[in-house]
Amino acid sequence: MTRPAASLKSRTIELINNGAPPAYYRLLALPLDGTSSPRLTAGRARRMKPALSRPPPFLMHLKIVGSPLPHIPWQPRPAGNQDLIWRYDANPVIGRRPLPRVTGIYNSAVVPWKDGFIGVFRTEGMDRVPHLHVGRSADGLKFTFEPKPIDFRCDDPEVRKHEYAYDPRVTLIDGVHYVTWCNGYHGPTIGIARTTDFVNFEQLENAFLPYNRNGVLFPRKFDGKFLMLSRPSDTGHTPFGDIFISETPDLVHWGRHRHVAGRGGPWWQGTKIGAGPSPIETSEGWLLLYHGVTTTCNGFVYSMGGMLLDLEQPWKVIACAKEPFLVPEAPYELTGFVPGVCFPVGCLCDAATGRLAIYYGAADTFSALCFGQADELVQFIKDNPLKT
Ligand code: BMA
Repeated sequence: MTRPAASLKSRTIELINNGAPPAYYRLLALPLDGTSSPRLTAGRARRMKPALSRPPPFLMHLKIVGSPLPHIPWQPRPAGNQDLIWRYDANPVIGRRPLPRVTGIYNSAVVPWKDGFIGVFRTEGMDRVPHLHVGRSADGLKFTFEPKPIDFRCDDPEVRKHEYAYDPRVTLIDGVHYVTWCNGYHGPTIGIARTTDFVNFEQLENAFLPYNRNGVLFPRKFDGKFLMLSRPSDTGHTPFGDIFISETPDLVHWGRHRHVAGRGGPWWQGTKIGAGPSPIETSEGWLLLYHGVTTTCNGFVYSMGGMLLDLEQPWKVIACAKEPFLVPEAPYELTGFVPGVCFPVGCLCDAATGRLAIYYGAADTFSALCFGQADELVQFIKDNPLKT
């Protein structure tokens, strides 16, 4: 389960926290080229000192495992905004009726691809039955979609059978992109397919028995095994709302199921929780964005939160933020097929700067984008842990 240090090929991000809210954190990106020595780091920190009201109590070095993504869609935090996560000011990126006879494209995953971006999108026609379509974009903001759903290839017709497909996640592991989604096979379960070109998709065995949703793979293997987070449930939408992890050597035989995190505690996640985009590997642990659901007089409300998982035993939660990062507040999150839903599914990460561009479904109607800094989220989780 050990990971060679050489794979930490990102740059180091220095985070200085003087105890102030996130907007007052000061960030320095230092290259891993030998210049980020402690002496130089201390020197740079001293030069930042006038910005701080008192000396920082600590200095955190966050390394992100991943590649630089200089063309990540990005807007800086608006002046005066002290939220951890801020919304793209031209949201939604995919609006109402994005295609003829399509009522919504949402809860969809976007990944870097060649010089631009590609994604697997939940697309619903007038009948509201969800299917998965490939979409492409040069800038991560404007997308064009394949008119037909993905035609998964599979030798076993029993595996290929599905009544619906929704909430896809896309995870790159050893040069292959894996799509996991909620697959309708006598109830919702986790479908898996793999592709190297986003044209040909090979569908594999469903991971689990129904009923299960929110299947999300880790972006690397652990001792040669794949790990997947998922959220088993009963036939309905409410009970059994906890996140579990399962392991497989071959993406067919799954076992060693472990409980990861439970709903409950603060009200915002009192009903159920489910993993969001693929976890991001950092030197402080796996950063997992997830959705938490509360039940109100008007039904469910979905918000986005974050937790840190142990790097080698990711069923162990290091810390979970007690407050959500994003709650439904914008008009496109409150008005749609299901009002009051922020459902994170895809996350681009620029490992060089820690910038995050998070794609989330809004109100089961729109695709929206929000931004954040990985180091600030990690720091917030550690500073504001949910006590269990
Ligand atoms: C969940 C899933 C999501 C959806 C959410 C809110 O159970 O079905 O696809 O966004 O409900 O309706």
